[in-house]
Amino acid sequence: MASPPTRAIPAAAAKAAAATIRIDSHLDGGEERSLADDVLDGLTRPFKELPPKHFYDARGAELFDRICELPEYYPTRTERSILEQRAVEIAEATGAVELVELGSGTAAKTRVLLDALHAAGTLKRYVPLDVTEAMVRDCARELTAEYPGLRVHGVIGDFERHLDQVPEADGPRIVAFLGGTIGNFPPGSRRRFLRQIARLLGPQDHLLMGTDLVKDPGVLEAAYDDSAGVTAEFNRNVLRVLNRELEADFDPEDFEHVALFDREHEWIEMRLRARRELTHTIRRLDLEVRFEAGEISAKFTPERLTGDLAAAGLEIATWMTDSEELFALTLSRRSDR
Ligand code: SAH
Ligand code: AVI
Repeated sequence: MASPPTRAIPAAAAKAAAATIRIDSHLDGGEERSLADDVLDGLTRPFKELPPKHFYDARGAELFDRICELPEYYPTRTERSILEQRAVEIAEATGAVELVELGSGTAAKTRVLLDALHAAGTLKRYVPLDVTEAMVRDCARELTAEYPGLRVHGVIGDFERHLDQVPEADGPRIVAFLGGTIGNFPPGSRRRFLRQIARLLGPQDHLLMGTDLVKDPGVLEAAYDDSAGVTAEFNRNVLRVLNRELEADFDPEDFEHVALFDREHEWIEMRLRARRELTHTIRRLDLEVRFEAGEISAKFTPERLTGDLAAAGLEIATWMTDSEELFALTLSRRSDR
């Protein structure tokens, strides 16, 4: 997912863009508190874990961009190719006047969808929501320059806490949740989050979700343990976040990155395994931790995905996949509409 080159925007265009951009931030310094709470909660459990949002500081976001370009990391290019093949059909089926995107990042693939909605003549507004402020601001500036007449209402926030800050729709809309990010939730929170998304949808709205599918464990493990070591660096970067934000004393090099496919749960487990017995202090929290921590990336069968969506009151209207069935894009609607 390479960022498009930054272009110089002429003064008149910049002024016009400013009139069409609105950005609301709901983080207001509370992020550090939420990191402290998540560390107290997540790193004192026997199976230590941290919510993925803490991986995406500026360096983490840059490393994730590099992951998207790796030969082993098939999800980004596969999802993009499905979008390229099906975007016109999605635009026609939804008649969407706006696109809300959760965890929008650099919105690189989103442009394929925006192109189709723009060409269909329906698109009025794009609402990116992401926890990383710079990404929301940069993409608002770039997209208003790229799509004349498009309004962008950026929401800087946590999609688990701030979905109620998404502005009211003024016509049919698509809520997009791309990249397979749904797989970064453990099963219980995944269903709770899908229910929250369902509440955002009116009878004429659609959820467009990208989901990574279960496949050969060798392919999966390579995607999360690339030969260039970028994913390992992305995983270790969370320790740098803890050092900076909470005065912890980790040396990231003391930890090795491990990616294993858990066949029972059908998820990739990314772990940071201490190379030797280590006890670390997180000074601001006065907390000592003995280590092994990580994140998960769940992979789906069509049955599991249908079940999770059904539990949230959603049903799949269109199932879209690539020829190798590596990745799925689904267009879903509320089942009670
Ligand atoms: N949608 C993009 C980016 C996926 S990476 C793609 O398909 O390539 C996951 C994105 O979700 C990152 O931009 C990260 O900052 C954001 N994110 C992760 N947890 C979040 C949370 N709790 N609230 C809001 N954004 C979050
Ligand atoms: C953002 N998310 C869907 C990525 C994934 O594939 O689970 C995060 C990631 N972590 C390591 N590589 C990619």
